[in-house]
Amino acid sequence: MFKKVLIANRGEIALRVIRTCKEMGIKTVAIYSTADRDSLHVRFADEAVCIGPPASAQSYLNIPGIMAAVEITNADAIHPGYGFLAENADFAEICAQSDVKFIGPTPEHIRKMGDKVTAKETMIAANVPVVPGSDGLIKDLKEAETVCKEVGYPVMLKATAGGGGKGMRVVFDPKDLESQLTAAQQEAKAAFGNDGMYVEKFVEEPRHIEIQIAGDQYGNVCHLSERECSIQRRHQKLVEESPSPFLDEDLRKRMGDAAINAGKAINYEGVGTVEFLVDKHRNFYFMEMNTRIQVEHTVTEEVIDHDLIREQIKIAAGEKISGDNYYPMMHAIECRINAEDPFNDFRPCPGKITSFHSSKGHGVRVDTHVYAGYTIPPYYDSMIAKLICRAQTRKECIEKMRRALDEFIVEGVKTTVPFHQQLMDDEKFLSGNFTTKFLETFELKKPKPE
Ligand code: MV4
Repeated sequence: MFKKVLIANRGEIALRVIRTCKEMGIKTVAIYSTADRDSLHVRFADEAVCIGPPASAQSYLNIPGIMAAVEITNADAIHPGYGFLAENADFAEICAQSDVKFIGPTPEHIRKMGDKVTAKETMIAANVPVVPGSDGLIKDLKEAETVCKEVGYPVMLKATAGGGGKGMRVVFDPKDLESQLTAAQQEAKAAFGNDGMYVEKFVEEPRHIEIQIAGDQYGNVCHLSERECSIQRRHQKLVEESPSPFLDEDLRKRMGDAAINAGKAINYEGVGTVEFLVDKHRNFYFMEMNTRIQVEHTVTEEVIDHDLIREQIKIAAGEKISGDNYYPMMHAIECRINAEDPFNDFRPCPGKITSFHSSKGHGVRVDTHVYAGYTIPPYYDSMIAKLICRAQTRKECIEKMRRALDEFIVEGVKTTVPFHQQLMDDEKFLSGNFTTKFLETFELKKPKPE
């Protein structure tokens, strides 16, 4: 087992990793930017190294700086968390060359799944259903026209280097193809330095349902069931839950099998997520694979009662997994509490938290790095806490979440708590019958002026 893990991240996930390391008897090293001096991950780690100024490029993305911190602290492994360097294949490769274990998949896994056309080809070979579309990259407008006509409009143009919505366009009318292709290519070129595009049939009003998987260094792959992630706004998830209100036993089994096939096809090592689009006819299609621990891993932890960070560390240290699949024993919902103003287009609200009380009680979990007196820096993402509730049924879980939101008190900055409170009373949400389009028409009621 590792003796000392450096956590190349900040915020709640850095703290989350430190907690499990502590339980496993592993020493921890925090890195931090000058903007994060007072963050709890710095306080709770055994050692902390200041890595640079606030800008991510000079701190949490500063690979030479991080490798220097590894050197001076003698860490034997790096946990990348999510975001930042978690899916940076070059970083994983540098770790391997420096004889420090990257707690995550191999550079090859990251590269393969990071390139969406390669990922899709891999899935086709592994018998995982994909959305009908172009056979790999499209060469030019003429080929795009032919393919789009074949698959039938509406179509979606996607960047092979994309993900999370960038470099993506829907085309309903053939006369718009040329302009939309140009626009998507330009966006992809600017964002990723790669304008390779492919075409898919547009799946209308899909659900986003993802399967958590785990694979070890010996070729064993299992699934840990699904998370329903359709409650998103501009490709940012706001609420996740498990089990999905949409899945039945049969669909859960088929999607689980497909996710395992995906993992086995690449000999996947570590924890990962296979994302699917699911249409109203219960057809499901591979969308992307995330080769990291995700924000919403906590939902799975609550319903299967396993620590996924511990699993990640054990796999990286060369331990075998049991190979059994896991099924939800409870219902769990996570609300992301962001320092944003939900009544003002979710605009970020950094600043000082003057008063803070986190919800407590049976079935309530709060993962956070903030506290009363903490100042939220403006340089990073705005999530300040994850509020996770679990109960025997979805109905009871929502009832508990309402209660937990009522006692979640943040003063000094605006948060998404009022959004979640209204969502927990929304009929469509309560029915479980919603898609990724849901938040586009969700109307937040303005609070009465005082
Ligand atoms: C799609 C799609 C419909 N049809 N692909 C969004 C992010 C990127 N990972 C892929 N995405 C989509 N791909 C086809 N062929 C609709 C989306 C999509 C979406 C997917 C999941 C969650 C929210 C979404 C919001 C808008 C579009």
